[in-house]
Amino acid sequence: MTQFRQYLENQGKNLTALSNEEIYLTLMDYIKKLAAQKTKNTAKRKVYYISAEFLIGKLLSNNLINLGIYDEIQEELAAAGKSLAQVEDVEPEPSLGNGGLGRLASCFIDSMATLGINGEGVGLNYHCGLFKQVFRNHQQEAEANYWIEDNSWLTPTSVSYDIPFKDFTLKSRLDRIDVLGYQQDHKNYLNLFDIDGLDYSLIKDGISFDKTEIKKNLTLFLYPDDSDKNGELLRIYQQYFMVSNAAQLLLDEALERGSNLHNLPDYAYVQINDTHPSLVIPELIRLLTEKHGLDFEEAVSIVSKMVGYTNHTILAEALEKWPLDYLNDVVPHLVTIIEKLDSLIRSQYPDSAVQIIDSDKRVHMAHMDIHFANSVNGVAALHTDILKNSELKAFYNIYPEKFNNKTNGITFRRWLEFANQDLAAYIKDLIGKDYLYDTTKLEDLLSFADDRAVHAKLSVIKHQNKRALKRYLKDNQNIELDENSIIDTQIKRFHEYKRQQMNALYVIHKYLAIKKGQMPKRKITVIFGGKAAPAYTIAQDIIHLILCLSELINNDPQVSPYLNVHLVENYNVSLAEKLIPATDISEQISLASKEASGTGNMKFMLNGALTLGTMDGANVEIAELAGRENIYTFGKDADTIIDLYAQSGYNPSDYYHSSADIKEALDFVISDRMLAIGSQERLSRLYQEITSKDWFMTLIDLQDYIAVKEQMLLDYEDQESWNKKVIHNIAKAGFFSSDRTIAQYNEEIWHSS
Ligand code: 26V
Repeated sequence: MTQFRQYLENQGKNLTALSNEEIYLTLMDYIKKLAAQKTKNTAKRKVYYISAEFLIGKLLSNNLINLGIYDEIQEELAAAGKSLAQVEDVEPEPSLGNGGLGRLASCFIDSMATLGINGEGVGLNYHCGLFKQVFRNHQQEAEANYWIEDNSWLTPTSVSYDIPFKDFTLKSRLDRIDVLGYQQDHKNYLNLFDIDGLDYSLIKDGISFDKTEIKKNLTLFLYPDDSDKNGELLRIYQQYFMVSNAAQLLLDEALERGSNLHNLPDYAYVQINDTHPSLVIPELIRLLTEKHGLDFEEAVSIVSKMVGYTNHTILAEALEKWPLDYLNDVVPHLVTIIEKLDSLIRSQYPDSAVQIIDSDKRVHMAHMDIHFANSVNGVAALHTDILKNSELKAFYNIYPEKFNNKTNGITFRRWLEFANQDLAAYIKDLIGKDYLYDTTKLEDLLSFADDRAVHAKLSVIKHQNKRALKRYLKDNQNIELDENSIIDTQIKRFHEYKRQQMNALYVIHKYLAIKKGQMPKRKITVIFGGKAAPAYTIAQDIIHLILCLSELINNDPQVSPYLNVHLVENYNVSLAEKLIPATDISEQISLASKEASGTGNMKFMLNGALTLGTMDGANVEIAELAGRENIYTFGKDADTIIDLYAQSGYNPSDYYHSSADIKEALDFVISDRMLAIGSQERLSRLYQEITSKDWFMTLIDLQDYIAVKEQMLLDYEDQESWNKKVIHNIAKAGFFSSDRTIAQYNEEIWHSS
C-alpha cells in the first residue's frame, strides 16, 4: 500500500467520493505533513535572497515532483477515476510577481533547496498581487486578483517585528511557504511578510485604492501604480517594510546560531534582487549601530562583506532613484545613514557619475548597492559586458573585482518534467534519467540528431501538446486554436523594447500579402500573451493593436485559413506551462542591448521550439551553445545599437520612407479597416509614436525580421532538418538549468555550504 493510500485510510477518506477541490486540499495537507518531517538546513552561512517578487506559480505539482511522488499520486487518482490535471486546475495561481525577475527568484529558491544550500527567499505577501488582466472593447482592464484562500500553502508563524516609519510603527507578521528541493531531505522557506489589518474595502474601481492609508493597504498590491507621488511613497513603505523585516530576521537567526555580530558575514549573506531591496544596506547598518551598539565604521565594513547586488536591467527608467524628500517622509532614520554613506563616497571619489545622492537630491539605489556590496552581477554574458563597458563603466573602473556574470537559468523540474511530461518521458527512453541530476547530460541526445524515428516522435509530441493547448484555450478562453498550424509565440510583459509591435507589424504584412493572394504553405498561428503596466500608455496601445488585428484576421474567411492571431488573456505561469511545450517558434525579438537576459527563451529552447531572435541577452549564449545554424537570428547587434543611441543616430522616418513593406504595414495601423474596429485615439497615437519617435527602434530591424521569419516558415516544411535543429537545442539547453546558476552564485559569491 502506498504511503498516500495509508494516509487516506487514516483520515477515513475515499478518493472516489471526493471532489477535485477536496482532493486538492487533501494533497496539500499531505504534502505539508511530509514537509514537516524534513529538517531545516543549518549550514553556518545562510543566504537571504530578498526580492519584491516571487512568481512561484502553482505549487501542487511542483511539490509532488520534488518529493518524487508525482507518478504515484497520478496513478492513485487514476485508479479512483480522477485526474491529477483536473485537480491541478483547482489550485489558484499565486500572483506575487510581474515577469522574468520574479520567476527567476522562484527558480532560484527551488534550486537552492535542491542543492541543499541554506538559502531562503524573503519578500512580501501581497494579497491581490499583480492585477488580473481582462480584455474589454479590445483593451486591457485591470482587476483585483484575490488569490489567497482559507487553505493555502502559506503557514502562519509567530514571528513578528516592529517596523518603524516616520509617523507610526507597524507590526509585521510572517507567513512561510515550504520550499522542497528535488529529492532533498532538507527544506527551506519562502518568507513572506505581511501586516494584520489589511482593508479590502479600500479597493474601488478595478485596482484603484486609497494609497495614503498605509496601515490598511501596505500588502494589498504588488507594484502599486507609482505614476503619482502617493504611489511612489507607498513603494518606499513597501520596500522598507520588506527589508527591515528581512534584516531583523537575519540578525535574530545569526544571533541564535552563535554570531557575535562582529562576525556576522560568517553567518549571513544578502542577495539584493534588483534595487527594490536596496534599503537593506542602510537598515542593517542602522540595526547594527543603534540596536546592537557597533560603531558606524565597523557596521559599514561588516555589511560590505555580506551583500551582493544583481542588476536586471539597463533601462534608465527602471533604475530606481528615490527623492531624498520622499525617503525623509517615510524613513528619516535611514536618511541620516544614506547621507553618511554618500559623504564617505564623495570623500573618496570626486566623479559625479558615482555619487549616491545626485544634485537633484535623488538617491541612486544601484549606486549605493555597488559601493557597499562585495559582488555586482549581471544576468547574461552580454548584459554583464554592457554593464562593465558602458552602463556602469565608472563603477567597473573603481571596483573591477566586484563585477561578475551569472547567466540566468530555469528549473527543469517545472519547465520540462511537469510542463512537458511526454517529452520528458521520451528523453528518458532515449538517454536515461541522469540528466535529472546533471542537465548537461542532455547532450547525449546529440547522437539522435539524424535519427528519423526520433524526429517523427518529436513531431508527434509537439502535435499532442498543441492539441492539449487547443483544448485548454477552447475551454478557458474561447479561443479556437488550429493544432495543424505553425505555432509562433511571444509571451512576456508588454514593453516597447521587447517589440511586440514589430511582431504585430509582421502580422499586418502577412495579412496584406494573403489578401494579395500570396498564401503561405502552411497556416501560421501567432500567439501573444502578457500584461502591460496600467500607466504605460504605449504598451496598452500595442495590446489594443493586437486585439484589433485578432478580431479582423480571425474573422476574415479569406485570411483565417492561413493566419490566426490570438492574445491570451491574463498570461501567467500556468499558461506559460501550456503554451511553451506547444510552440514551434520562440519570439525573442528585443532591441539588442535592452533585454538583460530573458528566461522564456531558455524554456522554449528546452521544449523544442526554435528561437527567432536578436543577438540580445541570453539569446547570444543560446546561439553559441545550440550553434548559429540551429537558431534564427536577425537584426542589428548590441554594439551598433549602443553607438546609435550615443550619436542620436536613429530616425524612424528613414525606414518608413525607404521600404514599401514597412510603409504599407504601418499605414495599415490607421487604415479604415482598423479604425472600424479599434480606437482612433489609441491607433493614431501608436502610429505617431512609431513613425516619429520610436525610441526602441521598431523599424530598424523590421525588414530583416520579416525576411528571416519567412525563411523560418519555409524551413519548417523540411521536418527532418527542423527536428535536427530541435534536437541540437534541447541537447544544449542543459547549461540553462537554474541549478547551474545557483551553484555558481554559491561558489563565487555566497560561499555557503
Ligand atoms: C522595470 C520597469 C519599472 C518601471 C517602468 C519600466 C520598467 C521596465 C523594466 C523593468 C524591469 C525590471 C527588472 C526586470 O524585471 N528585469 C528582467 O529580469 C529578468 C531576470 O533576470 C531578465 O531575464 C529580463 O531580461 C529582465 O528584463
